Amino acid sequence: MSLSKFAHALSMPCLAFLAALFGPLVTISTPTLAHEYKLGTLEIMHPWTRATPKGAKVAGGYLTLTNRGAAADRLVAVEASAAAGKIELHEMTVDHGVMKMRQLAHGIGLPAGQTVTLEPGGLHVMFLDLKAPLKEGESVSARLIFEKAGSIDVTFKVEAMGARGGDMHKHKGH
Ligand SMILES: [Cu+2]
Repeated sequence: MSLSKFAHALSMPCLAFLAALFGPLVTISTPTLAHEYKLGTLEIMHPWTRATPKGAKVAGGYLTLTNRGAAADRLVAVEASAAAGKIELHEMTVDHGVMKMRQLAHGIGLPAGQTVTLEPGGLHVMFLDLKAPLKEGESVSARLIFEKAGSIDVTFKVEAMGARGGDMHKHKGH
């Protein structure tokens, strides 16, 4: 097998793993180790948030959810975070050129067999009433509550102010 064929045969998770391992060598951005969780047939990839400026009361939370099951599920709420007084699920949309956020009262649907990505500019977790500024390198714990799969405690890694996501996201090409 030629080297190029071998490279093409590497799966994306594998590439992401390599990128995480060799991040300091191949990227000028801050390397961030991806972390993931499993809850039943749900895969929860790399929850992360961003450092906040002094005095800021809100921060977005991002993660990727894949539903490997045969039935739809739903992220109904995020709670139990010591870092924030309140947590909501939001969607950012552009309405006539104006960015707007709206709360998703019914949560975020997770269709069977599909991946839903919460990312800057789109669906996101909203940490409100922050107790203190979020600092890069720290983490924020919170509990994700799903309609069918139940709940799980995860850690949102705090990345740099203005970060667009970890290496995982960059290597997926968005
Ligand atoms: Cu929001």
